[in-house]
Amino acid sequence: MKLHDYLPSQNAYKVRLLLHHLGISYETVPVGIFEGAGQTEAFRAKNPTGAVPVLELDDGRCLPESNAILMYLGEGTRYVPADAWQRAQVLRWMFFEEDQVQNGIASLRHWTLTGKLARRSREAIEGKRALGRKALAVLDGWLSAREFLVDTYTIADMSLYAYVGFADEAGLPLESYPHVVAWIARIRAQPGFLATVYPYAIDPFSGNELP
Ligand SMILES: N[C@@H](CCC(=O)N[C@@H](CS)C(=O)NCC(=O)O)C(=O)O
Repeated sequence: MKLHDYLPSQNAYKVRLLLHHLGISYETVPVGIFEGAGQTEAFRAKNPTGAVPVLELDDGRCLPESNAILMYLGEGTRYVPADAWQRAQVLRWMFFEEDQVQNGIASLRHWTLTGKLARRSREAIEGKRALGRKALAVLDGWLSAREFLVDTYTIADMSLYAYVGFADEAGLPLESYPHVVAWIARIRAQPGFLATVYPYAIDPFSGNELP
């Protein structure tokens, strides 16, 4: 299978993390999202939004959306519970990630690390910070009573870790959220954890606005 990827993307990192845990080999197809490569007709046939990650199966079927890819690849493994209630809990946290974390911490981290903060209004930045702090407080409260988001280590933890684990790079220091810090350490200690992440600095075009 192929993973259409942009290496500094933490949405794509989530998928790489699960593939690493599962020991699945795949081909990486780099997509220069800041150069407009996501907006070509060929790529938009794979994902109409123009975003990575996209998983392409050997038969040509394409699946965008990081959390959908985690569910597809994780099905039948120890990382996706079989029980309906627990599966729903996994989904609940991945919806939270898509809604609260991608729109808050992830955007803010992107703006911060690619020099775009100065081009954003104070209002927009403060809105992202407030959303980021709210998400971290919710997670800290939830994790105060449990080791992982849903009983055992699942794709929900992988999904949330991808940006929450790097919230300090978004200007949101984690020291006020000790249960989140402890959860991050537990994730990093998992067998088969993938430590490699890529800085935006490897892409000379990352300062561009997305098309
Ligand atoms: N909700 C999507 C978000 C994907 C996303 O925003 N990907 C970014 C990189 S982290 C991207 O490719 N952006 C390019 C664009 O939107 O044109 C997911 O979870 O996969």
